[in-house]
Amino acid sequence: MELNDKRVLVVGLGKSGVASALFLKEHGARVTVSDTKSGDELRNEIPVLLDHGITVETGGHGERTFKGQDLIVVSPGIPVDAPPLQQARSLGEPVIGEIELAAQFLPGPTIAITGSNGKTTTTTLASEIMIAGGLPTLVGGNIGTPAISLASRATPETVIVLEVSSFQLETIQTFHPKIAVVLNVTPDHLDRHRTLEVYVNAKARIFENQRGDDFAILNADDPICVEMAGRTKASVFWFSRQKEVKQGAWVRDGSIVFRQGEQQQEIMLASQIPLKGSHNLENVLAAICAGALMKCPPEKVSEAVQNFKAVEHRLEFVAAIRGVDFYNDSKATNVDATIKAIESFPANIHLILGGKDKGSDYSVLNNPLKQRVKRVYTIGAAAGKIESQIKNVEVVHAETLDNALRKASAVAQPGDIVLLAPACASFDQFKNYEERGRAFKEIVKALA
Ligand code: UMA
Repeated sequence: MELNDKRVLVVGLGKSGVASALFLKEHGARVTVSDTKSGDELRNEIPVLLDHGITVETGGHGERTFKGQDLIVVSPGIPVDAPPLQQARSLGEPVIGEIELAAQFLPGPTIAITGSNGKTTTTTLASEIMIAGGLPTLVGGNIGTPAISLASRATPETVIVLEVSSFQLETIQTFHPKIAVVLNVTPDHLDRHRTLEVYVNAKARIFENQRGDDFAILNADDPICVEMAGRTKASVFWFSRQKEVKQGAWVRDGSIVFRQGEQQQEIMLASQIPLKGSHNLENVLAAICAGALMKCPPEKVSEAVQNFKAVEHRLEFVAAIRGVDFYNDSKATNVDATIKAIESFPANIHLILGGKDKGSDYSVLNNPLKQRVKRVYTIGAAAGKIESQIKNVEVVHAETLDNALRKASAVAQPGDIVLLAPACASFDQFKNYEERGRAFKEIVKALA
């Protein structure tokens, strides 16, 4: 892609927008960025852009700003059907996402990992397996480091491990993972995608440019993943925690086995996995498949898994206070992730739910709540909706995280669990789920 002297508009001034704008400028483009936030709200981002000679529009997306551009690079948080983008398309201007821009400048093999849950853990573990296997590796994407910011360090030998979201996949064109992983698909982001079908179609675009010599790794226990297998030209590898698979990874008599064609390798014992929860077994199996397909030696794969520490904000153990264990799963931003978090503990859970609703149906939590949860504490904008949909459990309207934690720790008995797995986005009360998770940890420390 030739950028020199091209007029490029970057839409959105978050992490993706800032990284894209700086990259484009470095490659000779004439760059403008546009964001709906005010100049004051973007006071931390703007100076570095101005210093690089980038034009900045704040407080809205002006109609004229979108005219006469050679390329528009859109951040993942911006809906693909936003009116200014529709207008740009109608003028024949190409609109791509930050991942697509990155794809054009990342020369090495890409391992792309998507799914409704487990993406970050699997992406991090897969990258650690590659590193243990001796492969030069860079990691980024939805995990928090924009893919485009890896481009300056990537060589044709560098393995790029990317977490990719449905938002990012909606705006790809040529993005072509050597290995595409879909961990699971359950309803999420329906406030943006509207229907499950649109969401599944966005996820399935991960396969769009794959060829026969590429690999797709899919969850054999997930019905939507099974349906998706028909959508890739790549060779399909499965992982399962319940059954033997034709090609891929599963558990046989307590051992994790990987099979490719006639060859079968025992990688490690399932009991050696240091992470809690059956969902994490799935994440590990998927990452092991990726490692094996990249020819990482089995003992190195096993070593990387055994050394792996839970990623921050994913069922992260925070502290034990007077016999009560506190877990931060701020990344559980949808109901499926919350169910998985609940199922990681046998009983006696004090569960903090709520935040910004994403169009979810919280009644699906009723079964796990009944079986394992002592009390629910609701917080944030979604509290009312949650309270109207959940039953069979005592509910305390707590409003804020601080209040929820104080109320929970006041009544929790030794052996109980206090769990933040809110089933909602964070944006009503926090900047993002990381800030919410850090707030949880700080309050817990203060309680100790
Ligand atoms: N904005 C506009 N116009 C609009 C909408 C938004 O200008 O119509 C502006 C906002 O004012 C804001 C900027 O766009 O300044 C934000 O852009 P963004 O939401 O794309 O945020 P980034 O900071 O670029 O972060 C994005 C991902 N965010 C989303 O997909 C919402 C980050 O994933 C990702 O880590 C980062 O790129 C780097 O790749 C976060 C996320 O919540 C973690 N992802 C979702 C999830 O995991 O569930 C998909």
